[in-house]
Amino acid sequence: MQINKLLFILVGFGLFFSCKNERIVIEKPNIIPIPSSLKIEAGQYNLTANTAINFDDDFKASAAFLKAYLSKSFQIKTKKEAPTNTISFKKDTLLSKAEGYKLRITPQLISISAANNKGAFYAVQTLRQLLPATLENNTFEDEKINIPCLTIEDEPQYEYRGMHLDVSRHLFSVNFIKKYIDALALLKMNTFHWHLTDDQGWRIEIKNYPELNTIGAYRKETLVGHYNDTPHQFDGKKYGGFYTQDEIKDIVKYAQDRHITIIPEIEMPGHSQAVIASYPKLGCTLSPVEVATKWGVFEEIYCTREATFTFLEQVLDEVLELFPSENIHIGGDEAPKTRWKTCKDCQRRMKTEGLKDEQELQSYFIKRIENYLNSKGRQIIGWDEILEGGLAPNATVMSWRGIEGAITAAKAQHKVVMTPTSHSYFDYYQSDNEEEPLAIGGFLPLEKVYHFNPMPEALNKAQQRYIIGAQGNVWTEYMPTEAQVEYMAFPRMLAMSEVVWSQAKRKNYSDFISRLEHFNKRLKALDINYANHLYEVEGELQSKNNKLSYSLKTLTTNKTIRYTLDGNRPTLNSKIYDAAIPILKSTTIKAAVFNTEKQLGQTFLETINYHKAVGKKITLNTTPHKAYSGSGKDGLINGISGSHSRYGDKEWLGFWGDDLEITIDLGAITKINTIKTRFYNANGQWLYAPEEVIVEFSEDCNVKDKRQSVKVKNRDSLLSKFNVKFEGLSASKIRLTIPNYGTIPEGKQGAGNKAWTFIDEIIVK
Ligand code: TNX
Repeated sequence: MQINKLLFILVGFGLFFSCKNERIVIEKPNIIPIPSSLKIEAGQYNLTANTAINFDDDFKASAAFLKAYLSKSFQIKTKKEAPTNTISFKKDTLLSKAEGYKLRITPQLISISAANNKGAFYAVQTLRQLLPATLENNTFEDEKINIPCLTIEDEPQYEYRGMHLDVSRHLFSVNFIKKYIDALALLKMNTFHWHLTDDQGWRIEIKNYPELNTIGAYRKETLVGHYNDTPHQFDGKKYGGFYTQDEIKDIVKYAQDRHITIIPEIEMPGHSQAVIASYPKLGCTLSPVEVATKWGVFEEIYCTREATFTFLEQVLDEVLELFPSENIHIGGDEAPKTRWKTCKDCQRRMKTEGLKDEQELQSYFIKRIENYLNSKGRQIIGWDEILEGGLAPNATVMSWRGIEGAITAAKAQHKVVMTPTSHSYFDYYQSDNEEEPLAIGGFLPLEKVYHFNPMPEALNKAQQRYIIGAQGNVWTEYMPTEAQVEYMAFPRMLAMSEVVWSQAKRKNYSDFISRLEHFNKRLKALDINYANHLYEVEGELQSKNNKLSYSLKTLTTNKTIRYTLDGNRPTLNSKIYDAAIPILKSTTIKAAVFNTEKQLGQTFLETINYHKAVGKKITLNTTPHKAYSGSGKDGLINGISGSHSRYGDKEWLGFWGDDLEITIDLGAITKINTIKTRFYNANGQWLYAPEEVIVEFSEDCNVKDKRQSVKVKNRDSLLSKFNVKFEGLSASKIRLTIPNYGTIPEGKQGAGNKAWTFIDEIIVK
């Protein structure tokens, strides 16, 4: 290879520096989350065993963290003063945000300045990311590290940068919780929302109420497979456990050392069946129940008798002893009011307190708990249902059912943390490849997380101040192992870190992907079982001048896509993709990403069903919900059906509470034999198929029966079907009217909320 060519390649991959006789290549910085500003300068700093760390007293802790980190590979010295070859920590009170820092690397020294230890800690995390990944697992073997000279100035966009973890549905070891906290720290997150209690298990030791741990922490068995697979099957194995108070203290301290606040969540009044199993007197019926063995929403909720408040206050007293966090999460979500409606004591409570309905009773419940916590100097945070029936005066709202809760709360001058299902639910599928491990449903690919803007457009400047940040949620119904939690949380957590830390103008998805490709080495060294979807193929059907073609792409550079149209899996010998594939008939495309030696990612499959409506004109009376607008209305007649398991993929369109009217203009009078479509029925996520569809045809059609109502079939299955056949019908226009299921009734999942209609391809043959 010619030397010039070699140089060119080296420069393409990294930064090129020359230094006396050696030529050294240093990888370009791949920092996640991306800093506010980064200027590469000439030269490099050589970190060696002679490097010393020197620091102002305020920065002792961050300096110690760095020293411990580097000491795995070098015998670094700590000294108070050292003019050269040092990493020095200095105080700079002029930095505008408390968590900000400046990191400057010159050939002589690395200097970190920050207003306080927290900023310095974040500088250390950045510096860590400038060093080889082999330092993470102690496999670094060289004697020195060349770090490019640069200046980084950095500060976060949001004050609340969080990740949640549900340890009730599945329980994880203390070591794993620490590993999770470590990852948060590396990504400059500052809040760990620890979901400690739910129907399926109580996970925190409470000394005053031992049955919470002997009974409430264990379920007799667990649902196998997906909740939507009926009949339900169980594994017959006892499951459970809890964290002792000593373990919790240890974890809280561990998090504090990494500038992470742990917000414990103690759910009330709903999601409390494990408590009622332990102490039936806390439920309305007083009768025994068992710790839940399957997922979903349960009707056993705390009764509003005094005994409940006495219990909760005593439980919270112990919780407060363990968790210094100012905010305590009290849940508040998904509390069906069925029991309260027929409970004498709850009804009496409503009368004596002058409450008009059960929503107001829930609000009374939450306000009482808020009062109690406020009296102890703490604040409450709750899921957005706490808005119903009147918001507790000082509460922070966690907006999860979309962003409407956030808007209402911010307008009422309450703080808000954004965690909408559409962008923050890391229990949803991240790839539409059917080989993915079982997940709850939905579809939240990395790119969608990355593009999340936590700031609702509907807010003015003054109201925007109340949006304090965002968080990714990891609900673990379908994550029985620590490896599976990692698979679902990474790399989406990395995208979320950039959402909450980085400036919008600094964000760029393809740049993020190229940084992620490098960062994966670090995750691997940290033994994190991240999901790698970097080497997947993405496809898109395009229509230009009435001609259809299908284009393929992949995220990373320097790779080849190979494909087949004959149904076989692509191999190293298959055709290389270099231009959009013309689509003239029904087609099956299989494709994969290859380097010169092998296939890298999973095999992509797309089936295009070239029916009579493909590429024709479609109009809707309303637009799909912003979070589920897929490939838009044209996606309903693009020949591609939605996935069986991911209603959020781009072929499904979601409408929240709206009745739908869809008109397809076939452009000419056309013979129509059948019309089919499907509706998604994930009731746990409030997706309900409509009961009927009204089909109408244009005036110019040849049948008398221009309007008919057709019942939707299989309404108990995940995919409900609308399917209608015609004899001798020709028409130019078809209209489908699809009434929304309406408000979800009591006794069903999501009761009281508006139902979603999810529809995919409308197949006309
Ligand atoms: C809704 S988000 C829940 C959880 C489930 C989750 C599954 C929220 C406040 N409640 O109980 O685990 O959906 O995605």
